[in-house]
Amino acid sequence: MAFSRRNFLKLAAMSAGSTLIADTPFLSTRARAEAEGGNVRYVATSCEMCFWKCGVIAKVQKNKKGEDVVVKLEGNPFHPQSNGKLCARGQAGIGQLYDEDRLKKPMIRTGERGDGQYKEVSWEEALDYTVEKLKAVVDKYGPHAVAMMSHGSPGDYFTNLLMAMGSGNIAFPSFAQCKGIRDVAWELTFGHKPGSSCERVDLKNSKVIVLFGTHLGENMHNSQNQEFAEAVGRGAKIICVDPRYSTAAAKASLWLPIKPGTDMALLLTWINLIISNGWYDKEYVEQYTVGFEELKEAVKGYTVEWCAKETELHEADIIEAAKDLGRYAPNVMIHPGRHVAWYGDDTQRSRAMAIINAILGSWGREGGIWLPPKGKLAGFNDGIPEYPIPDEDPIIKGNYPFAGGEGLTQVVRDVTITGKPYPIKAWFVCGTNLMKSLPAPELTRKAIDSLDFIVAVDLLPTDTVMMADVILPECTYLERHDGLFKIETRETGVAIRQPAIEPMGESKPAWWIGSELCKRMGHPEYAVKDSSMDDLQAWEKRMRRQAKAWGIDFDKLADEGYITIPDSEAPYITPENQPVFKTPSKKIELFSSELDEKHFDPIPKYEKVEPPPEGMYRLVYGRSPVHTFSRTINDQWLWELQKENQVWLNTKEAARLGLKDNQYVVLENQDKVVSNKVLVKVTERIRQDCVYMVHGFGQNSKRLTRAYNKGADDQQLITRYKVDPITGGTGMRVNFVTIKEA
Ligand SMILES: Nc1nc2c(c(=O)[nH]1)N[C@H]1C(S)=C(S)[C@@H](COP(=O)(O)OP(=O)(O)OC[C@H]3O[C@@H](n4cnc5c(=O)[nH]c(N)nc54)[C@H](O)[C@@H]3O)O[C@H]1N2
Ligand SMILES: Nc1nc2c(c(=O)[nH]1)N[C@H]1C(S)=C(S)[C@@H](COP(=O)(O)OP(=O)(O)OC[C@H]3O[C@@H](n4cnc5c(=O)[nH]c(N)nc54)[C@H](O)[C@@H]3O)O[C@H]1N2
Ligand code: SF4
Ligand SMILES: [Mo]
Repeated sequence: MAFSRRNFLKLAAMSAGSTLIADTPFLSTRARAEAEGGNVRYVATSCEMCFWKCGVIAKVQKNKKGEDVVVKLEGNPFHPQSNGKLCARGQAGIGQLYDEDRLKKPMIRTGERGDGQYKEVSWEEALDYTVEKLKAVVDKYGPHAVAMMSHGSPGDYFTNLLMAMGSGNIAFPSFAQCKGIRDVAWELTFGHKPGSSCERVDLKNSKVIVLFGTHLGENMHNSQNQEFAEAVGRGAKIICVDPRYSTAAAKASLWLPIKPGTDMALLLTWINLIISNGWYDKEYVEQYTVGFEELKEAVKGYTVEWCAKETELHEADIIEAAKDLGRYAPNVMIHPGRHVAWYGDDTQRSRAMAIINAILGSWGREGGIWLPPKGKLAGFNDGIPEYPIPDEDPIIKGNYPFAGGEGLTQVVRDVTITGKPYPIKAWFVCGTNLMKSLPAPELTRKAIDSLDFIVAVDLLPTDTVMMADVILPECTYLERHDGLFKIETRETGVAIRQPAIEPMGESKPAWWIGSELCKRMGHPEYAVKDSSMDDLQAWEKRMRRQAKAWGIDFDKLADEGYITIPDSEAPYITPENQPVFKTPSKKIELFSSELDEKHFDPIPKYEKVEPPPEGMYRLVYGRSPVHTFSRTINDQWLWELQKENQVWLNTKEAARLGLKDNQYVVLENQDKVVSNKVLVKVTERIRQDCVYMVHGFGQNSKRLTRAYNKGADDQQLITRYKVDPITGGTGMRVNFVTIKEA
């Protein structure tokens, strides 16, 4: 391991920032093992170091004791999300697998919530205790009083458990804190999300790519970065709208250092310019859209002069960008973005981005947004009966008419605190670090304190896990079977997750935990068929049944890791391949009838966001290229690459405050919350009115021996958030800080 780790560091150092490494030849795993001979195995599986779910080939060797050891992870060349490459995080899955801080035994809390006192127990004991506590809550309040919050694949199995129990109170931070808002905006406009497994952005063929935030190269979704690199190499025009000179801005032909929170002014002005100069795709607009005249009328007041004042951009740059979009349309795109929970007006900003793509004719065009792939897969539920109707209506959508089915985490939290409209008294927390991912963490703590019971299913003793009453240790993605994943890129495909080695310690797959809980809660009909306490093969058998239902050769899939559904690719509009818009009008709705009906602006309008008070900076945040949120901070391989974060501060401001590059500072927010000490990065690469840090650092759990207390936590300073009235998204860039020497 030491050897491969050194190699990794060398490779990763070369790649840190943006490039992707480790090209892999096209060989099935069986053929590879045969070619090498000896005691080597290769296993095709799917990465879970982030949610891009790249195809991975794990190389497994026996050590001197005869134990299987994963020695290398490479990108699967058959899988379109990886194309034979992995990012640094993907390769560092081995660091997660062999992290000595991992949870390896079930635990029951013995001290006060949050003080870290636990006893190790057997699975029998942990499951029985969990069931006893859940049943007490269900008996007293009803099933709806049990809620779940989850992120990533393990959540599926507990969704099954909660639904079987009769609770629909299930929510995911990937909606209100991430991309749900954007998905709704695009559904209102096109009747489709801009992607499910990945954004359907035809980067590699695009002539003009506009990025709002979207910091590709730091946001390291694998295949997307590969295509972005291709586009840059090909000389595509990159227009980067970001208050910070990001990695993507460094590759851009035009960097627009926008005043944070004024993006809508720029978007509406561009729409005006594109329409009034006739730079839009007239035939396309005529054929596929409704509401063009209303749009034209609504944006005509947004002048370049006004926009320049509002955004603090140069008039010439504003015009040049719009002209480029018009000149190269339809082979252009405004990237839809992914983390869009910024200012609380985020559905409308995402709508404005969708509208520009629409009038330029980019939807369904080369270099724009490719069409949803074809290739339907049959429904498969393995004979599980229909779920009972929940005893009470779920509260997960709050009062937000367009909140999606994925639910609003902050609403679950609010209802838990207030007990209105009904009590929520138990939480399942599964693969999400709520103390770090939800804004206003003091409210998360308050909600947890008011619960009768909280159970966590996780790999690591994170801040949130260390508040649980019971901790159920999941094994890592390299040690378990999981879903057969439907992957939608330009084509539809199916990928597999299967174990490279046996689970370490007492850790178990989430499907097994969920299944055992179903049985013990009195719902055996929802458990995995033929599963038992001492057998981990039941899920593989289920996968075979699923593959059969889908008409897929399971053994080939297990060998190659990814299978394409034939003839599913049809990315562009042709006379034979016409787009289907699932909106009320069956057209692209520039004027949204659904928003209008619910008394929201049917066409986006500009509204000012609150500026930072005198002497304070807006706190903005983003991604470390070598970490995923808080989930990888303790990974020994990635930790070697980045141990703590920095706060970016403009050079002039640093001089004014008497701060020097690389010294420790603390930040204090508008509510007097003070951060951990954090290194300051003094740079010209950020505007004077904001400071920037990457998310995920500042862990409070002492059991994370590497990550504990390293760097600052942006979430701690995000004590305020502004809720989007349309979708319930939590705008989090509405906090202000001062900086001083630590
Ligand atoms: N390495 C790595 N990659 C990841 C992840 C990870 O954890 N690690 N997470 C993945 C996930 S789940 C998501 S959702 C995505 C998120 O990644 P993105 O969707 O790219 O996130 P954004 O918030 O759009 O981008 C952050 C950028 O927005 C800029 N910004 C801040 N305020 C403003 C503003 O007012 N206007 C504009 N125009 N820009 C602003 C910041 O300076 C920063 O460069 O990343 C994904 N990729
Ligand atoms: N302040 C601030 N808040 C944010 C963001 C931000 O940039 N700044 N980003 C937002 C976005 S875009 C998102 S998507 C969310 C992400 O929010 P989360 O998904 O909550 O973020 P993570 O920190 O990755 O937490 C994942 C948890 O899952 C555990 N885990 C990892 N792998 C497995 C597994 O295989 N099984 C199980 N059972 N557990 C596992 C990890 O140990 C960790 O505890 O955060 C949102 N919140
Ligand atoms: S982008 Fe990186 S971390 Fe995410 S799934 Fe792919 S290899 Fe894994
Ligand atoms: Mo996200």
